[in-house]
Amino acid sequence: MEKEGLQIDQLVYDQASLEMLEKANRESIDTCFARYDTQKNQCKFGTTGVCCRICHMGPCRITPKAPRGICGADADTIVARNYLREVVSGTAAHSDHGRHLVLRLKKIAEGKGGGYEIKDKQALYRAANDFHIPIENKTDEEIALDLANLLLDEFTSQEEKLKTLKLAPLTQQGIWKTNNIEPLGIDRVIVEAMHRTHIGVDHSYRNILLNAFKTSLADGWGGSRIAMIVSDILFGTPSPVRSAANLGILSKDKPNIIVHGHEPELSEMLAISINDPDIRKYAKAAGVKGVQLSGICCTANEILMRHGIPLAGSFLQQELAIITGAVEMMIIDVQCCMPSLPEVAKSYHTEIVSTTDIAMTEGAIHMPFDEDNALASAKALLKMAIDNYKNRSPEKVTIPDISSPLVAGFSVEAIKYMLGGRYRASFRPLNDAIISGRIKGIVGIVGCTNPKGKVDEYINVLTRELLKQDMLILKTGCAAIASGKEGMLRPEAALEKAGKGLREVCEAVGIPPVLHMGSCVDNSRILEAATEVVNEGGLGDTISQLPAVGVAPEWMSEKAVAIGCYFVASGVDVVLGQPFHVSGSENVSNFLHNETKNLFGASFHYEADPIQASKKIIAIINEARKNLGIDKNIERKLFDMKDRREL
Ligand code: NFS
Ligand code: SF4
Repeated sequence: MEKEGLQIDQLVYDQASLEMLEKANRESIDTCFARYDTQKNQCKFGTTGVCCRICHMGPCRITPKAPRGICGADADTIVARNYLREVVSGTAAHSDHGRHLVLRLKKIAEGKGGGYEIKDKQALYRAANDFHIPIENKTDEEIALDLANLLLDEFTSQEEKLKTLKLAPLTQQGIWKTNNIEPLGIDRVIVEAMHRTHIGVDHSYRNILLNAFKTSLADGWGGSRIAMIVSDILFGTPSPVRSAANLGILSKDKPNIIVHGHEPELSEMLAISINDPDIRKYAKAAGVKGVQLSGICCTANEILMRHGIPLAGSFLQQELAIITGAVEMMIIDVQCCMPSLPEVAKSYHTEIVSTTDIAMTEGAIHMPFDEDNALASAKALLKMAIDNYKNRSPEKVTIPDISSPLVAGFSVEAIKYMLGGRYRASFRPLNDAIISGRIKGIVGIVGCTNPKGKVDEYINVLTRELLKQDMLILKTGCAAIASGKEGMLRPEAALEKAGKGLREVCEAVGIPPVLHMGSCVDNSRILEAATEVVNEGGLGDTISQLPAVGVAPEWMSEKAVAIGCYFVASGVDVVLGQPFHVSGSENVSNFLHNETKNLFGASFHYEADPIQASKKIIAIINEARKNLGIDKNIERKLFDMKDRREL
């Protein structure tokens, strides 16, 4: 039941979500927004991080009168341990996703691809080159096998540092070495962090937190980077593609299938199979004109980037999509899928299908996706959805007539190509635009949505402010979906919203002022872009010198904590719109928000208000520009001395 007195218009920013919440209210459907209201008196011990339930002498809660747990752990230790465990879980989630893809690459190389193939040979050769894998006189499969084995070693390596760290600028690698936070194999790092946080092991908050940054590097430069590299090889490196976002993309007269979750093996095969002649025939026999596939959450971003499949919505729209009454099937795999989905679906005809044995939900139909027979598995799901179309009750259907066109697909390769063309693909024009001040800085806005605030509001208000100030915005995840719904991912948005300098650059290059770079594992693309900018020259020699900031405005997941940490460890200041659960320890807070600046050249900042956040971001960027000596706008002469000399 929706709650009496819930002010619906204060819960969500976009009209489509608002309409669905009103419908939920009318139809007495329970949603996360109502449940947030029920849960609103959240436990202070939890929010400040001082609740420890790591051993069974406890749980212990730290107060001024009880400053130590039974074992003697103080607030610093407890808060730091809880924080590290969040980073561990986030790192594990991203990295397990990466592992599955590497295992698939290996199977393909061994001729057991199960319908998957090496789609992007250039991406394979790029990766081989990055990891010094010889390619002469080798078949693509042989190269892929060497690469897969090398990447699997990244998970299991016991004594060697991660090879993916070498993809970072040299000076960055030096910073990690100096701070002793270069991770060994990803699995080893995760196990070690769990060991450290067991009762009676690591009690130095500083040591524990340094380990959190080390663990996060195994995510951003390890598991997530690997996921991105292998996804590009298997499914293609994204390039600009048109599509649309928001619930209005759902079809009124075709079966709607929403894929929700994270791993692209599933969503990719669904995207391919909707065009299969067998499915067309099956749909026709059922009297429908094909099927409408769309996505929710980051798996949506994956197939948007590569196939232009539209975005039904972001994390907090998963229940709202079902409430349209027009969804025949929601297919879920791992991460960010709410256990409430089958409960919401009960009021409609929607089938919730879980597809992996590590992620089952009570009330869902469990049909494990068989990657070794992927096309058949995908088609079976689509056919089941088509069969379910006849159960749609027209009187229960309301699809908000709201969606916005967008352009997505900005991989680093695509950006390079757009900036320089096929023969001179490079980041030079971007660096020059930053140096001349036409672009003031680069801001990565990423992460989830969270019912603690009005959904999407912080993201959108901040984005608009920063565009006015000539900041080029890079986006991933649900933050990118929010911009898609707002119309900020259209090239025309540059004309309407960007400051003069940014507008000029966007018009010349033909890009939107907000670049959708993909899913949350694709935050590694933002690190890749930062590396390109450093290596291109003229803007310092570490990432921390760049006029660049990361923002997680409406984050909620442990993955977001890991992402924040690897950004900071990589030298990017991170502004949070939601605080960490660390305020119970002054030392821990101080370490995360201040001391890290001395170690990595970047730290965390918390700012509850988007306008204040924009001011903070501009200040950080202006300081970086000043340190680089590019704080004065360079007037562009039509023909300067450099041009003359070149002539
Ligand atoms: Ni990333 Fe958050 Fe989930 Fe994607 Fe959305 S909620 S941390 S943005 S879908 S992973
Ligand atoms: Fe309490 Fe220490 Fe056990 Fe934590 S580890 S629950 S602080 S006794």
